Amino acid sequence: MKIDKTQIQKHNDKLYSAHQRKVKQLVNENPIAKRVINKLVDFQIAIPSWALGTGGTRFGRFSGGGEPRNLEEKISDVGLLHCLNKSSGAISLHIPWDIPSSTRKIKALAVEHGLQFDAVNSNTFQDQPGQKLSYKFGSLQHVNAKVRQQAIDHNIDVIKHGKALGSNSITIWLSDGSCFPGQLNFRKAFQRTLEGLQEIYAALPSNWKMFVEYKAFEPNFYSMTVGDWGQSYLYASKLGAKAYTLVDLGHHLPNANIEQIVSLLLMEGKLGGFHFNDSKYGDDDLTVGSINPYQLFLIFNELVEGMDARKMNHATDLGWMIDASHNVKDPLEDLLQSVEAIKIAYAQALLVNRRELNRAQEANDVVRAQEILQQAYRTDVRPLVAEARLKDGAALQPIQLFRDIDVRKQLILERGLKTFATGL
Ligand code: AFD
Ligand code: MN
Ligand code: MN
Repeated sequence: MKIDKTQIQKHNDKLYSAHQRKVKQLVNENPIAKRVINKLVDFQIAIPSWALGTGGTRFGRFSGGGEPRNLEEKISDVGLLHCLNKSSGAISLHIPWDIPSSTRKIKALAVEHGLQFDAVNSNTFQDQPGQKLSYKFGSLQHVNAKVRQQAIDHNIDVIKHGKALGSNSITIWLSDGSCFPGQLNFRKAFQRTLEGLQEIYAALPSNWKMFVEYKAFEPNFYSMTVGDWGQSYLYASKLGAKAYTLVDLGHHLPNANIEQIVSLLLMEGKLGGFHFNDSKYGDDDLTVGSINPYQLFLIFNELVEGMDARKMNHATDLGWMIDASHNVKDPLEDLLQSVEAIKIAYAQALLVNRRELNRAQEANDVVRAQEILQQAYRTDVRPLVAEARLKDGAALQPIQLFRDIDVRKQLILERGLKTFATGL
């Protein structure tokens, strides 16, 4: 299905006067509010193809109906999101789940929906039907050189698919590691993984980036071969200028200071991008901002500070992506909430009075520093985020419009109730 411009117009007309009152007040109180709105217009967050269906756990999966059955329908779903919020202008594909049957047609479809192809993702954490050798004991770290080669070849193949679609980065998440002490020689596992990554790196087109994603635990529970930002940073440094660390918010041990990690990676020029989600216990893949919105704000605070220090372009110099998938919400409504949470945190971080904060820090004025941060965090910036959408022709209240026009009912009518999207 497609959303008609007049549906958006009607929705916005109804909400306009109340919205405008709130924006006016914010603009009067914050001299930089207009600049914030313009930055919000530019800021796009890529949608992962695997978040469009219901997630599931190892215990079960409860499909919500109308899930996209193929790549075309996944693109159409992201098109719906982008139409509603004009902030989700890219899709991130996972290979082999999303191999296009016709690259030309898929590219044309993406153009039709105003979408670009974000990072492509490889998959060596599962065995595919008909696959020759198993990844049960790892992929790039494997003791058998033939398994390693198979994983290398797969990643190079993923780059080829991405290149054909116009993507310009690959994200590599390895589930490699060990479940029991003694199972693995850490040094050999690292060296083998590095050698594999080097071969993949050599196949990168010149304008491409490689993102090395880390994760503390799961599916391996004793060691992960790319287990934290230190290890990812080691690989990225040894690989070269096109390799970067990717931070997935759910991939840390509880209470990790993610904002500090972000700040230092940025300082070293090795932060590549993000997988946004939220969690209470581990890699929960919950809606961004649903558990700990303050942490998200603190992360964006470091991002804005660090990117400005390096004169980076907020919208384009890092990879911004959601990585979430769970059991209980409508996935499209969930993604609208996630994008909104990201934009709210970004807007709040832009409102932080940097000069004052710097002055407070240099004077050891701890109380003042907290006041400055929380002044920004406690500002209700939602009207600014909505105004950015309005400027771009999107809906003032995307979720409300999604419900008012019964998008999910339409999708179920088109695709059926019992459909299953590929993914985890
Ligand atoms: C994993 C990782 C990684 C991977 C994804 C697959 O976060 O980004 O690509 O899930 O579904 O947990
Ligand atoms: Mn991830
Ligand atoms: Mn994850």
